[in-house]
Amino acid sequence: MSQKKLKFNSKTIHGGQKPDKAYGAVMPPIYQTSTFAQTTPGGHQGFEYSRSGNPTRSALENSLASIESGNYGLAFGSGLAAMDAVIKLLSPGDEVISTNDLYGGSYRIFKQIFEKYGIVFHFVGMQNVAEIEKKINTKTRLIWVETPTNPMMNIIDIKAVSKLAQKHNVLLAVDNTFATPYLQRPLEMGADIVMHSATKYLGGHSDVVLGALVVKDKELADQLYFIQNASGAVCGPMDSFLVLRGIKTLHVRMQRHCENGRAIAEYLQNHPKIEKVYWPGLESHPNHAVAKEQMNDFGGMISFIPKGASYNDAIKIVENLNVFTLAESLGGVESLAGHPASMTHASIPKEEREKSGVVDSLIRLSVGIEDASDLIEDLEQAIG
Ligand code: P1T
Repeated sequence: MSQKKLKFNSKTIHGGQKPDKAYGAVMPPIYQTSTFAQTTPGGHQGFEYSRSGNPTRSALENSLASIESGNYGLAFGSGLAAMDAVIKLLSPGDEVISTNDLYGGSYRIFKQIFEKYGIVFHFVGMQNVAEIEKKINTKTRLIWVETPTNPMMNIIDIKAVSKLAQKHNVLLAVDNTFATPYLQRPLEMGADIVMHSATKYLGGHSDVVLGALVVKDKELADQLYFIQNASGAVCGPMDSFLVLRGIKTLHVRMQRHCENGRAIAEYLQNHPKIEKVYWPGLESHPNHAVAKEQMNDFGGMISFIPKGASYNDAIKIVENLNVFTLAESLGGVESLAGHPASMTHASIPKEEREKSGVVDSLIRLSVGIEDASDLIEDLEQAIG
């Protein structure tokens, strides 16, 4: 059967993979080498130097391309390094339209690194696609979408944005970190670039920092490969191996993340001391209809606001959790809790983050794959 015909769960295990040429190893060996012997200058077996390419990284890149329904995968040292490569496609004067609610580090690289080089960023609420069109002009080169957004769990209609991007001949990149290709595949919906912090669900075990891009178009892949090699923010062979191993269980982990996510979102929604719950699977979520249309399920990321809570009240709740660990990051098998205003989104000025709903009392949960009843009991004692 051709690999392209495999269904998603099979692709996580077999997509782009072949037993290793040397001894038939089923898992790609960790080629922990910086360089490769040549018989004559340029006479090598496909790899010459590990920044330009490494067999373990290639195995991961092939897997990434397969699970995201693309043709080319590129792996980087972190999610932000992958974003850095995308923005380096642009030139001074070019404009980017980005969602206004996104990971704090993404906002920071746009505003504090690339604005200095003359790239202009507009941040808009993309739940209303018409807002995007208002900002498009002849200098617009890229639309940057994150959906679900971090941490407000807003949902952006990828197909609608992609139509707009095509109409105006603008690239569309989607940060698919929260959803993963198990839940949504942006390239199938018309996006040009999919980006991941593979540190999260793709790796899945909180033991590696790694980033990824996947594209369909050869010319775009060549440009990104040039940047990957020329700027050099690549990941190492060991980290590539860990993410490749993580991907092989992505579908079973995601299924449980989604089940536990539902159990906890419903528990919080019915809790008398909770003001608001943000999880796209709830019918009360303002973008639930779009989520239902473009996602296969709703994931394990939830944000909530306790009733009448102050900054300190929110901090106390996250400190009181025992099964949930208070930590940055998300997407691992273990449940994590965070306080976006002081942690993941502290790099966004207070007025800016509050405009998109990231208030001082907001708490974010990355629901893991433990027994849901243990997680609920933990929340019960911490919320009080
Ligand atoms: O941490 P890194 O692998 O560089 O990925 C950055 C990144 C990009 N996009 C999204 C949606 C992300 O959530 C992240 C990283 N986020 C966290 C560390 C966090 O706790 O939200």
